[in-house]
Amino acid sequence: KSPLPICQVGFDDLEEELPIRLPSYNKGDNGKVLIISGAKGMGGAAIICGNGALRSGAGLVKIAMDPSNVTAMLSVRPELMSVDLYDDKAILESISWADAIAIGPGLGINERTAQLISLLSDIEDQNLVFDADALNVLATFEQDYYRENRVLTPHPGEAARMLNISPDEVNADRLSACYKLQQKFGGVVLLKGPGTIVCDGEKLTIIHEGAPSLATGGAGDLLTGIIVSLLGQGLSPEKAALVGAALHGRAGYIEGMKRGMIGTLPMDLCQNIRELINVKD
Ligand code: NPW
Ligand code: AMP
Ligand code: MG
Repeated sequence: KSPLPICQVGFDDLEEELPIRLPSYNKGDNGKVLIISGAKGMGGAAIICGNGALRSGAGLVKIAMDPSNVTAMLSVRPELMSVDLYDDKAILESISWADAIAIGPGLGINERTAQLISLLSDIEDQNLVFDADALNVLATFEQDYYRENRVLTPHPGEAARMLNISPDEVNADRLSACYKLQQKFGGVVLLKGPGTIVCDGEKLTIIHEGAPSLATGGAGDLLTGIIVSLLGQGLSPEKAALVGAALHGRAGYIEGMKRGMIGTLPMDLCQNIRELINVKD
């Protein structure tokens, strides 16, 4: 029995929630996004995340990354900006600049990730996304670090670490695991996997989108970019999680149906995301 009411939605139910773009908007109106992501050797996570943010409409996207990844990033996507992952002053300036902030993809489980999480501890004006290694490090903190203005996006392995149980236990009762994470950490929790679940503390929503084409490295990093972009464009944490998961899931389904579920890569989804986010206009 579920502790909260259960809703079920698909992309079509959420179309009305897609961000609007008035003719008068400039790039600053479309969301300035900071992504803290991409330690040495994991620049790909940051690049995929940054692409997800741009293709879902963010006006400006800056990545705090290890400097060794910058050349690769610019060769793939010159629209992205960067700051040094190890420069606290530059990162604090970027935090003040940003409308929404994501942290975690490809950061590694280490002291620097814990320090970067601490830099975000007093943020109240901007909404946040915590993914991947930000979640793994959060799981090691003594205190639960409860907060409202945040979307957590664990896969079942990360959820298991955060709840101190096994991935099998998470998958045995995904609704309950998502609810427990929300109670423990606050804000909005998005539990990944076939049938993504979002909990905002009042209800559990199952999103009927997605496809096996998404079961590949980098798919989650792309989702984080989409959600932080939607936050930057003014969606609430709950709406950004719901719309982000539906957009990502539908884009993966379309790509899988077009060219096959096997061998689809996260970056292949970008043009589908672009088309889907424009359906309202
Ligand atoms: P197993 O082994 O499948 O049974 P990790 P990660 C479990 C970055 N990336 N159901 C899984 O169990 C990320 O952003 C960088 C059940 C295993 O134990 C992170 O920073 C890329 N269990 C970092 O790498 C592309 C599940 O969780 C563990 C599960 C590590 O992220 C790739 C694996 O999770 C990647 O995105 C499920 N559905 N899913 C790049 N190009 O730079 C997972 N598990 O150890 O957190 O590893 O997710 O790959
Ligand atoms: P991550 O494990 O962080 O890379 O995230 C993987 C993303 O792909 C999440 O959004 C999952 O919900 C999605 N995903 C992975 N495998 C499947 C699957 N078999 N069916 C549907 N969605 C999936
Ligand atoms: Mg991930």
